[in-house]
Amino acid sequence: MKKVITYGTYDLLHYGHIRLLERAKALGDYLIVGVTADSFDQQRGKLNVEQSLMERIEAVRATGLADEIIVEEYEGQKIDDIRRYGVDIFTVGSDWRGKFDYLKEYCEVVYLDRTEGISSTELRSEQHALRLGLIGESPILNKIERESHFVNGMQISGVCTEDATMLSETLHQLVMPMSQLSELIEKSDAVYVISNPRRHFEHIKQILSQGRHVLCESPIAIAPEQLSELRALAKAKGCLLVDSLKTAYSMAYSRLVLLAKSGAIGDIVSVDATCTSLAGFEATEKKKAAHLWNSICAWGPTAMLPIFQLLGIDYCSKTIATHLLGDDSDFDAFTKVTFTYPHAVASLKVGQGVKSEGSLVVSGTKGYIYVPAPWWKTDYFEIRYENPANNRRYFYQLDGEGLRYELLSFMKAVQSGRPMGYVDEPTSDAIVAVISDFYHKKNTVII
Ligand code: C2G
Repeated sequence: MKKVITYGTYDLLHYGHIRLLERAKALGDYLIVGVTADSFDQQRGKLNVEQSLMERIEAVRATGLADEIIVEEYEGQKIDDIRRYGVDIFTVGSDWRGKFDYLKEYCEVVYLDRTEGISSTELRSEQHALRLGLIGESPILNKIERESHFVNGMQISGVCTEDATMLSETLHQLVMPMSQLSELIEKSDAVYVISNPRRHFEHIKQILSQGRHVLCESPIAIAPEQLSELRALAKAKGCLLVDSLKTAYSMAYSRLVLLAKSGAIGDIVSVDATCTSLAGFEATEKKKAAHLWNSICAWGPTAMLPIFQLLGIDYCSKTIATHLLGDDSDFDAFTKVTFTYPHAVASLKVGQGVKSEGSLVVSGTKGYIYVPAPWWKTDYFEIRYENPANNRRYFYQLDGEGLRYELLSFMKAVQSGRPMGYVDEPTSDAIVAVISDFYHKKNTVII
């Protein structure tokens, strides 16, 4: 009996897949189909897969062509499978020509002509076109543009900015003056906002009024009243208003939160997060300074994320100590915020004019979690115990600093009409409350 094996994701199964399976089957007497696990697809950069592993397996089963279906979970598994199942022929579409020649050592390798004119990628793009407009002044816009290419169907519709000097060549071609903001909104389905936080309210209000969804670099607003008004407007218009906080989408970060919450380090007693980056305050020409975010807005939301997600938002008290830059009472070079909870404490240190170790430490009654700098875009963390022999290390791949996953989930949320839940509304509100206290110098010591 001649055994044939082939592999694929088989997302939104189409006749290109079916034709391949038919020809694969015809190569022998018994066809094994390897369907890729979600984690394996993520590892190999296929992030947009629409259907779950079970749905994809069911679709392959329903073709009636597979004699056996297996799951492909790791790099190198093909060699293992070929040996284990006694496979005679490995086959795959011609888009992979040459890539699997290394398997010739184990069996015959056949590349079958790929069916032209159809692909899962196109099917997904047709289902999910999303035109994303950009507003603001930041080099992060370039990263958003770059990462948008990894999200099927997402297209950047234009960028409204008051300072195009930091934009890439690609974005330069899409620049529109701020005076044309309503035109940009008109030709977008959603808008990503990274203007100065002082202007978020005005910008978001306009976008929501025109009935478009908003993804806004956190903090969404600098005063709770502004935030409530925007939320009410979003609700009335049936639009999403979502914090952009890329760390929330990092696999390592979200696994860390789950592990800590499930008791891996006992009761959580302290969360200490530090984020600093020297922002070149020397470049204080008027124009640049107008767009530069202060430290509490630039880093505060990121540093607050693990605090609020691990300890909740019901702290008993908070103190802010801030070091201001020159005589500008809103511009902090460094700020430390300390939170007291009934059974825990937390602190954050943020700075663009002060450098420190950008680590995250979560201390518990049985051990602690340590995330090395820069913890906000890490692919790695450790759980450490009194006895080092019990320590555990965790690695998770992180592509595009988390932005890629953020854009993808935002697009899915827009299409399903359901919020994403990575940064929930109470957390977002709590972030704005701290920022607002900073601006009002409430519970604040100036150092
Ligand atoms: N295919 C085809 N014609 C198309 C589309 C896909 O012949 N128009 C083939 C592919 O060449 C592949 C199979 O259908 O052999 C499954 O395609 P995908 O689901 O895109 O999976 P792929 O990423 O190619 O996975 O380990 C995974 C495998 O190496 C291939």
